[in-house]
Amino acid sequence: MPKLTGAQVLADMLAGYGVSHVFMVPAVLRRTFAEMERRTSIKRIHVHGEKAAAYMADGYARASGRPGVCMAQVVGALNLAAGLRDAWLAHSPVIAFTGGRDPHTKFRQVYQEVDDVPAFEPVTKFNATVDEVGRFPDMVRQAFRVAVSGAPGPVHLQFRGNEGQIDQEEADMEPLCEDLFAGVPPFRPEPEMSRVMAALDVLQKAERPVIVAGGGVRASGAARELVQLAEKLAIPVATSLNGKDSIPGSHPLSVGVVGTYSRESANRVVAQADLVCFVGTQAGGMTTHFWAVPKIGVAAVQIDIDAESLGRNYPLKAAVLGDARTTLAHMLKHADAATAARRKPWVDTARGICHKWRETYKPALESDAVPIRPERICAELSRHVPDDAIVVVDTGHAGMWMGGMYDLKSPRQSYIRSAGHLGWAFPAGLGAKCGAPGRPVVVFTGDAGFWYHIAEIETAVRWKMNTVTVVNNNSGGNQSKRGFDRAYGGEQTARGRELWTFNRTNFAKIAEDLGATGIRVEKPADIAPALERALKADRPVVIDVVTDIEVLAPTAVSA
Ligand SMILES: Cc1ncc(C[n+]2csc(CCOP(=O)(O)OP(=O)(O)O)c2C)c(N)n1
Ligand SMILES: [Mg+2]
Repeated sequence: MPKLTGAQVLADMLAGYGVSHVFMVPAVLRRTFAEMERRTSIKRIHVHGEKAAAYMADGYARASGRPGVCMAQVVGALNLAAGLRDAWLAHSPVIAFTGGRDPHTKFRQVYQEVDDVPAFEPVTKFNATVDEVGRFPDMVRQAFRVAVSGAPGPVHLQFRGNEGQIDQEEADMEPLCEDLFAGVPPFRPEPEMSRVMAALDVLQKAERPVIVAGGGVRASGAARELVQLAEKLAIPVATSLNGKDSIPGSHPLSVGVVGTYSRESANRVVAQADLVCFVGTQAGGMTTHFWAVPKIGVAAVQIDIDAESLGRNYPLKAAVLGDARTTLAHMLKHADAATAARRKPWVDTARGICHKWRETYKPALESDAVPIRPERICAELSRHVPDDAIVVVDTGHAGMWMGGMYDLKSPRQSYIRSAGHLGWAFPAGLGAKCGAPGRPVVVFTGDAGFWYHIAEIETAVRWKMNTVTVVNNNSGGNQSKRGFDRAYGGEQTARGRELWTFNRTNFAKIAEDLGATGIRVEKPADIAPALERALKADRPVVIDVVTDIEVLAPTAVSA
């Protein structure tokens, strides 16, 4: 076995697993970075905050299906841990490396040191220390294995030394990599056929079934099988926010995103269903509008790769443990197309509900109002985002507007979204561009969301991460308006607005100052030309759209 330093092993192994970019705030694993330069072509993306580094790694992972890697020295470790929360909630395979405590000096008031390991516990599937250099190969392999296996998720390794100086030490080591665990999914566990047939039987006997597809469909690459099954059996498809790219919005069986950040038509269809088939979703609070849509007690079937999710939130008529694509392929093969005719009235009902939604929201989607309505931005994005784009969306109103109002128009488009953390989308979009450099990346965020990591415009310019970021700029975090109205017992006082409004800011100008392209849009007719110009630009672009602060996204319906 060759004698190698930890740094050499780590550099070789990251390259061996196909990692193309790592995201960090220095100084951590310095020798490893020097070895990366000598031995690999990995890009070392040095950013302005550890949380942004974690979000970039997360966007990279969700866009590419391969683990995203982020790093921080001991003093930045908790900032990095904070950035793993979204990856944890979204089942994104992010690998975090930090520097940490040295047994020779711990408990002696070492500069900048606290015991960070416990803070990673709630946001990781595997949280471990590397205290002995000879353990680099097996611990790195385990990090990749855990990150991508089953329901994917974040992993943390803390390397000894506040900056991970253990990487300078030598041992006899083999930097062996396992291709199997370089991406999601490593395995496609076969379901038990008796359970597949039982699920299919329940589905085919239902008169008003609906499929609710989640992020597990993307993780498994099962969108095609899902849509084919829905077509063969004539079953409307709703998705979770995380599963929005399971079916294009333009598909006749698509009813939209169901749950809290949703489209009214999806909630109405799911509420009227006599059977709900959950695929690759935990049926959590957001997807079910806190278990009101569908109501608990509705007949349900669930397909998941994680046994612990099966039946957790809804009692099941049939449960299938297995890979989504494999399971759906079996169902497709055995499905009886002759049963589809029975569901025609139900499909017509669902289409009627969708048609009504479109009619209701048409005035807002096509509104020429100035200041611009956010619905109009969504409609322009539906029309102009390229078919192979990755759409990256923030939370809060951004999640509501895009979840409800935006339509993917091609199965080649991807949609990834913040699982709840404001400010995630802009850095995640930069990471997505690194993970899928050949695809256009279009980010949608509010201004409060954009403020969080605005410094990363400089990173984007420096590393030529050419994303298009559309900022719905209403000079405030106006999703908070409703909550503060309630807190003030009706309409809040003028001073109440101090709690959620900001100064007017021209983000296009800031972007230009930092070397990006900035486009300020104040009239609805200018959105499309701005997008067209931005998509052709050879620099990162910020499109700053001035919108109406009084316009609130519609809240979810539960009947
Ligand atoms: C980390 C984090 N902190 C706080 C929140 C609560 N929150 C949700 S939306 C929002 C305001 C969003 O404002 P903006 O991005 O400007 O969008 P707008 O509602 O104005 O369209 C806040 C503070 C959150 N989701 N995440
Ligand atoms: Mg705002």
